[in-house]
Amino acid sequence: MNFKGIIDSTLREGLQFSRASFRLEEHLEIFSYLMAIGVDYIEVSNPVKEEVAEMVRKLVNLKGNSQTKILSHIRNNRKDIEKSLECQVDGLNILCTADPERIAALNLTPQDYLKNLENNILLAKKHKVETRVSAEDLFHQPFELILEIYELAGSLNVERIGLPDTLGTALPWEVYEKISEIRSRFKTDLEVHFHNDLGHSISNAISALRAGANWVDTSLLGIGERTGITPLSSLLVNLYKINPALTSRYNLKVLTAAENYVARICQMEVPMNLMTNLDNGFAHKAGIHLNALINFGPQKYEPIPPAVIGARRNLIIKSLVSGKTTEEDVMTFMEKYGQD
Ligand code: HCA
Ligand code: CU
Repeated sequence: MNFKGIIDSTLREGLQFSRASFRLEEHLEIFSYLMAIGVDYIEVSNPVKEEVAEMVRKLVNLKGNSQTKILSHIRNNRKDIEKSLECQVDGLNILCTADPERIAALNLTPQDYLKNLENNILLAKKHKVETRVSAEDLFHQPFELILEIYELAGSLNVERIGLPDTLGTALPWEVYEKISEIRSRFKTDLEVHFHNDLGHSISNAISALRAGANWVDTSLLGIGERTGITPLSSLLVNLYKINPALTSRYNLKVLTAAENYVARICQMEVPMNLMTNLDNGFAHKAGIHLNALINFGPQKYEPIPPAVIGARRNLIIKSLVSGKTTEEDVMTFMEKYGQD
């Protein structure tokens, strides 16, 4: 596995979530959480819109000299690049289309579209900003044109090529095959982006990494268009389980606070399939589970100790299924283990 890092898109893809409409202070707070976790890149929306540009300038300011880099998510469009440069972002995440209908609607031939892309990448390179080029809807659009986009980007030495499953329909083995094929054709780093429509956004990210992808797009809670994308906490816990060295440079302990904050401002619960959900992420209810935990230790029923991600246990007794565990048993257990 050649995992190189995380590109978090809570402030771009996440903002496209139906319940998200972050105010300025909330943008800044999310940004601070992401910096505290230590994600490598933070993607923001397109500053071609002046309100976005104002916000991006504030984030660039807040970032100061920290390691995290800011990327603007833009179209294959000169104006978007000029506006991003004005805001002094560290890099451009350029989103292209290989959809013949969309290109025709721009009154361009595919060759014109590629020529514009070439000029745009050269402009970015001239200003020494990092550049990524992705092609929307990798799993459905004509692969020949997608390869032309990647070839052009690769030949101009962009930092990353982006591979998005825009509709969230790819299955883990299809992802493995497709990413392996693209990996074998290009030396450029590969960035992947998985939507969760069929529930595979996490497995697909892991399959892609196994097939040679290097960078994964995430968001806090997984928020994004429709059912969202790979949740940051789930990706990091997976990587931690695969090999803790993969996540040693991140501060996983902040994950629970960060995801609970985003849930609060979106006026929703943390989804129950996330370990950062404080009710059920580390809840133990059945008598068999409670007994085993108390007699043999929490590792019997916990994939990781809650302390790793700053979460906490919830031992539920006196229910129909809880057996004979008493309050005293729970207290003795908690004194012994805390959240470790
Ligand atoms: C979008 C589409 C996108 C882009 C991903 C990328 C997708 O919402 O604009 O830039 O690689 O899922 O295709 O999020
Ligand atoms: Cu997306």
